[in-house]
Amino acid sequence: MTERCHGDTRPRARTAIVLAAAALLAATGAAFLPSTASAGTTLGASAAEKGRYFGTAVAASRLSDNAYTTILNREFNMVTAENEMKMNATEPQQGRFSYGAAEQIVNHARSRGMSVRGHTLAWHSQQPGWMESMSGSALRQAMLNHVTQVATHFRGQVVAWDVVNEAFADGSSGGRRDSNLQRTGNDWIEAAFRAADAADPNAKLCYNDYNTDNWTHAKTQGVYNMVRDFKARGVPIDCVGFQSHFNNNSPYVSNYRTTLSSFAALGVDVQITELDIQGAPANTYRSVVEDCMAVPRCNGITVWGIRDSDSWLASQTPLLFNSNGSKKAAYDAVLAALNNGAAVPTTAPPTSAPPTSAPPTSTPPTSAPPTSAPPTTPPPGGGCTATLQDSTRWGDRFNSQVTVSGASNWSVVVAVTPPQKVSATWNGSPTWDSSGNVMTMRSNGSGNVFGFTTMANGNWTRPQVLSCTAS
Ligand code: G2I
Repeated sequence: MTERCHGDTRPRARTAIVLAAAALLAATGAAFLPSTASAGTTLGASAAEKGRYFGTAVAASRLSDNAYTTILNREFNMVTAENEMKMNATEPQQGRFSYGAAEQIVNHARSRGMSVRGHTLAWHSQQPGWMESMSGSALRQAMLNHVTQVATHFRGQVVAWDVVNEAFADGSSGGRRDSNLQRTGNDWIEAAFRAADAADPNAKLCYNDYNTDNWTHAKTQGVYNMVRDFKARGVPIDCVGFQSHFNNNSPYVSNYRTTLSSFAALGVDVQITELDIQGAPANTYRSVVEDCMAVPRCNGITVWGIRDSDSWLASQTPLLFNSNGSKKAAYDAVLAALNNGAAVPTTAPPTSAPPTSAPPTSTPPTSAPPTSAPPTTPPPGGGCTATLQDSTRWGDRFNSQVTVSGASNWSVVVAVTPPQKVSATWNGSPTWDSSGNVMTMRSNGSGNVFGFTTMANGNWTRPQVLSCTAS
């Protein structure tokens, strides 16, 4: 069998692109992961320190709610549009595309150093009325055109697409769900992936579904077999999203880690894409995060909303923040699990499958010891000093940490060298100049150490601190 390693044949794996902190390009499958306890104080920061991301679903209509955006901007470094990129939102009339609400979310995220996951290009649900009534080759053509148009529109702005959502049936069949799209022919999914690949060769292309968490379920096995077949035949798939809506009817199960690692062993990244848990039990949230952290290719977790009041299942209070915006016990459990978890490996992927068990804790990190740059000189009249230190480095990107002294309300200007791009930040509020190369980071109450991830794009020059100003 000629196993076509997708990553070796497509430009997306070679081109360093602006990715989530989490590094959707994360190297995978090293024999051991470094265990490096860290002390991040926000979900995004803690995940980014481990080479992963922590995201949330965002509704455009809530971006005018200050309490909402305060938490969003502080805690998360990946965003999924909850409804605004769905087919009915982006192509309400055939051939007439509408991107306003989606762009609001994309702009909010990207201007603050967060990445965007696109959800979703093709789905049996939330189709515009004109598409619902179509069938056969006209529908197939309309679907492919939709995928092409939307993926092209957001090219370079979306790090990963849920190309196809929820195409498998519930129950014991393990087969495809019946839908108008399925009736256009069993190859509709791979056709959608190929169209997305052509439109945006640098985005990661994912299959996303629910009730695929339990390794023994027929639906999980059905999706697994499809992904294995796609990899074997060179269909361009990079990742599998596990929605992970856990509730009493579909509870978290301890073989979840086996599910994640088994899919990863097929040569795809895995992500938890819509996490919420009925009642938000801290222990279950902790287990979910620990399972992800134990799998090298599990490079990101997204919760499906910020506060309980933002949830599609508000009455189940399934999220990490209560309706008044305070952190719940589950939040603390998640943060601790991120801080105690392993970083994604910094080594190149081996050809063998990654381990399914947790790594030993004694392996040292593979990154070079941090070195630091000379601190900035305080300006006359009293300012502050900012010292930049290198931290973890991966094949495509690196983290830097800046320690500020002399002020608690500070503003530090940092420049990266093009074509470098900052893909994530933590413990500060960033703004950018028009070139996107100069970042002004302001204190946001998270202390005096902030960090950021730089996509090297081939250039490994250390970012420079240009100034530190006390305000
Ligand atoms: O159903 C939960 C999720 C399952 N996986 C795919 C996700 O895309 C899905 O998200 C939910 C949104 O959270 C809901 O907000 O998808 C639903 C259906 O698209 C969304 O509900 C819709 C309602 O059906 C509409 O009536 C409403 O206008 O939300 C819209 C905006 O509030």
